[in-house]
Parts: sequence; structure tokens; C-alpha cells
Amino acid sequence: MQVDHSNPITLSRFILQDKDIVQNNDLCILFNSIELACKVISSAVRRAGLTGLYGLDGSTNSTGDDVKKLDILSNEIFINSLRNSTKIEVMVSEENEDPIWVEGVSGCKYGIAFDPLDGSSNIDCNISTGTIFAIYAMKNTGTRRQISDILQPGRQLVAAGYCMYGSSTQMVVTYGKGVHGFTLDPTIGSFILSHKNIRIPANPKTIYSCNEGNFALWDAPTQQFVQECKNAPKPYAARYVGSMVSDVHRTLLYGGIFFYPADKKSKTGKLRMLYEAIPMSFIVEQAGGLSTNGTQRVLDLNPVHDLKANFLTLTITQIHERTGIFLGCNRDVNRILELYAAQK
Ligand code: AHM
Ligand code: MG
Repeated sequence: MQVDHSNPITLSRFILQDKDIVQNNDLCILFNSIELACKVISSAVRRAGLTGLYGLDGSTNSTGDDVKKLDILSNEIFINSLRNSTKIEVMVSEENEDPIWVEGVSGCKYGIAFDPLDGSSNIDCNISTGTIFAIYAMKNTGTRRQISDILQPGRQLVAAGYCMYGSSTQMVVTYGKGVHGFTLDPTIGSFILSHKNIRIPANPKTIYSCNEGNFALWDAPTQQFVQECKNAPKPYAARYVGSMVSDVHRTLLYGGIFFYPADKKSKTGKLRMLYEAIPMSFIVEQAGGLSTNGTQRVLDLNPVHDLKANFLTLTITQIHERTGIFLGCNRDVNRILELYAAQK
């Protein structure tokens, strides 16, 4: 779309123009806090090579990954911005093993899950990274706070988005009324509407995006799908950045499929439900695409697992639960669904 430089539509203005959202003060304030956090993270990412922010912090995170200095800083930036919004009571971050409860606020309508800097293995070689977030409506807004309030199937999400630190900084958001993209204009420090109502193209490109080094670990349907991509009359192109935000962003704009399935090594997949798979699936569905773990819609998965052990039913609520995922245009995700259905 053409941006009118004499009348730019900022992210705040876009949100305030929506009659439903403008009545929802809390959500407007949350978006404002997320916007600020992403601008500050963007600035840190852009200067990382000059400010000694490359490299490992020396610690590991909730799921055992080595943590980078920029992971830590991005996490602090995001938490501080959201904490000061006073509209959030609980946060789930990829970098924190436990939920983060905000002191001094109660009865908030929303909870948030986020990955402050996804794809951080790409930081030190200057490849795109991104922030992913998901806003959940708290089931119980009373005084008794519990993490189960945020552990909900993704179809109940209120809003989701990501900010990509690529050749430009772009924020892509949805609150259930389509998907909209905003590009940070560094000269004025504002996100400007640059991609209104993103739809996965009707004639999607033939692109598959995955870590094919895991081929031998995959199950038969995934292996067959990739063989079909290669043997198609016009073979598919392989594109894989290794930053989910970038790989999903390309899939939204060009079409094709991105996947990170469960495999023999990562039996429940690699990507985390609350702050990676669910928000990205919400965005892709809002843009007219599909997202599945092979047999189930990702937005129907329940992050609360019921384990039946002996005669006891234990409920394990895992905020860092993982899932396999295939998302993208209908043509390719439907083929995946066919291959999994045929296997039954
Ligand atoms: P991270 O949250 O530790 O950065 O891991 C998530 C990233 C995704 O951005 C990406 O899709 C995937 O891990 C890449 O994994 P791999 O390096 O195994 O291909
Ligand atoms: Mg991540």
C-alpha cells in the first residue's frame, strides 16, 4: 500500500480509530506499552554490535536454551514496559521459568505471554530476530490469581502480534479483525501503517520452510510432503531463516508453508504454545491461512494437559508447553492434513 507521508496512520491512531477497541481502554494502553517495548528492543538490536551486546549471558532459560545478553535485555525491556502499564497482572515469558506476577495490581482483564527476542541464535550474525506476543483474557478477574487463567486454547485469544527486527522494524498485529502491518519510521519514532489487511496471496508462491537437517527424525507424512515439494512439476523453493518471526512473515506475504514438526528427538515439537505457536497461528488464520500440528488445529490445542496416573488425575499446567506446527497457505497445509489423515 502507498503511505501518505502528509497524513501517516500510526499504530496508535489505527487502534484509536476502531470504535470497539477505543472503548477498551486497557487494550489500548497495552498496545501502547508493547509498542514502546518493541521500539526500545529494536534500538538495542540495531546497536548491539557497537554496545557489546553480542554473545552469551552465561545462563540458561526456562527450557534449557543458552541465553544471550540481548535475550536478557529484551526480556527486561518488555517486562518493565508491561509492568508500568498497570493493566497486566501476569506475564509469561520464554525467559522466565515461572509466571511473573505484577505486585500492586489486581483484577486485570488481560494476561500476556511473550517471547521477547525469538530466533536469538541469529543475533550474533546479524540475521533478523523478532518479538512475539499473545494477549489472553483472564478467565478469573477476581482476587484469587491463578496461572490457569492464562492457560487457554488459542481460539480464545484477544490479540496477538510480532515485531520483526529485519531490514526495517515491522510490527504485525491482529485483534481478531484482520492482520495489519506497521513499519517503524526511525526518523519520527512511530510505527506507520504500511500493510493494511494482510491476506496470504490467493496464488501463493511455492515455498517450503523448515529445518530440513531434521529430515531423518521426521515422521512419514512430513517426509512425504517435502519429497512432493521437491518432485513437483515446478519444484518448490526452500527458504529457512531459522527465526520464526521472519519465516512466518515471509509466509504471510508470499504464501507457502512453514513448519517445525514434532520429531523423534523433540517428541512434542520445539516451538512453545503460549508465546510462539498460538499467537502465530492466530495471525495466520486471521490472514486467511491455516495452522495445524498435523492432526489438530493449533488454536484448538489446550495447554493444560490431563495426565492419568494410577487412579489419580493430575493436572499439569505447563506454561512452556510445546507443539509441532505447520502453518501457511491453504493449499500446502491442506496437503499436510491429507497426508496425516491417510496415515491413520
Ligand atoms: P528460540 O525461542 O530459542 O529462539 O527458538 C525458537 C526458534 C524459532 O525462531 C525458529 O523457528 C526455530 O527456533 C529454529 O530452530 P532450529 O535452529 O532448530 O532450526
Ligand atoms: Mg522463541
